[in-house]
Amino acid sequence: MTLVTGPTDMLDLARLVDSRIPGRALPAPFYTSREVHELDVAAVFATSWIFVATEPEIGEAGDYLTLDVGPYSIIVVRDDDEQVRAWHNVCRHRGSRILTEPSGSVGNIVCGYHQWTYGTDGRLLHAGTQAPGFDRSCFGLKPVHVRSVSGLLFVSLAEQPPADFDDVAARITPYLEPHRIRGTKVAAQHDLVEHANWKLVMENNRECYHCEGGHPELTCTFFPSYGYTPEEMPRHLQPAYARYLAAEAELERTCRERGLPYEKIEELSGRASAFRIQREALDGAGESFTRDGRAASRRLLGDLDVARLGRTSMHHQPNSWFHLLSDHVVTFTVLPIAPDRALVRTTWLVHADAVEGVDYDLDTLTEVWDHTNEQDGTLVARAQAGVSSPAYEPGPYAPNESHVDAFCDWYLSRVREYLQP
Ligand code: 3BY
Ligand code: FES
Ligand code: FE
Repeated sequence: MTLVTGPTDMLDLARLVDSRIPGRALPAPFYTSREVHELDVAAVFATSWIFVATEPEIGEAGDYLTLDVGPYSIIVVRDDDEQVRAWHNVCRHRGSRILTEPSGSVGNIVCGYHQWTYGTDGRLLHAGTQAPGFDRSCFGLKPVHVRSVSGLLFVSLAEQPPADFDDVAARITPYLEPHRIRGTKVAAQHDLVEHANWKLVMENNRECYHCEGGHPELTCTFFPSYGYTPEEMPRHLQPAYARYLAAEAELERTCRERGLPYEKIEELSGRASAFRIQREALDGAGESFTRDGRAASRRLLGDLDVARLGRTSMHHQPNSWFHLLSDHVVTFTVLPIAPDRALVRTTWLVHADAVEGVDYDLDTLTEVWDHTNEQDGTLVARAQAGVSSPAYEPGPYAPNESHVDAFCDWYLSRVREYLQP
């Protein structure tokens, strides 16, 4: 036990992993130690499929975005053939970071140091004067695996990415397609640097135990009965639960009539690519994440002909969650910055033809999740402060925190696999 509470430079990572008591929160070094932060990047972020962006963010040939994942920097770019490609943002000359802006548009990818010039397809096109025998074809940008699932872009830094993501893609596609993400545009994208370990951010997302007290705007539409089984439902949530059941019955009919999938698929651990997806009813008007539940955008997505479709919600391990509504899609990705810092990027997508100020009001569209993110940021910063105290001892998860437990189980199994392949 001394090893897991002692100075982090003495950490025995395998013993630390084994020291976690099932059904309880993680021991402190998982949230505070620099070694664990580096382990997380190597064992989790560099071995999994990670959601990074959406296709509309790089809509035209030459559009790119860059993203830091620990020490990695990745370029995601739409090439001249309109294919999405991903490259390590590391020059093949002397290693300089090449693109330095978070996003933009390029003809070619040019290193600012000595102007080595790469095509968007990664080929080295120009390298000034070189010694005889220099073979440009040996110095293309190093590729990163990337794939689009109905317009959601996932990358994998692994040489051999987890093969079971094929199964995830096949099973989530029927839920995503009706919202036609490729036919949307970015209405807003807000970055928040939260003062907490990325796992505290994810654990916080995977439960709604804190929603009632913590999220007045979100719970206008998000049923706080989330996560409870009918038997465990607290008495004071029974009226909301009754509304939920009635709204669910109606939603099921609406989906059946239109052939829209809504059943829950939940495989949050026990596999490399783990996920959960389900369409669920919203409270109020039941259409969108607004204060009264009415659609925030008048232009519905894809060919959807009804606004009252609740939310198709997806969790993907390790770092993302999504809500697809009739009128917009909101995506969330969490990236580790330091042991006690994480980036939370929220992106709102509306129909590509929706006109701001006419079809949607930007504040109405974004305010619920802006408030919710801000509130969650405060909660997880407090959690980070608390787990940093020597008095912290991991406490037990309540029954409605089962998805938090599943997240920790998944995380620990990825780390175990990395430490003892
Ligand atoms: O997945 C989500 O976005 C929700 C919001 C609140 C808690 N969490 C389950
Ligand atoms: Fe990129 Fe020299 S390091 S051109
Ligand atoms: Fe929250």
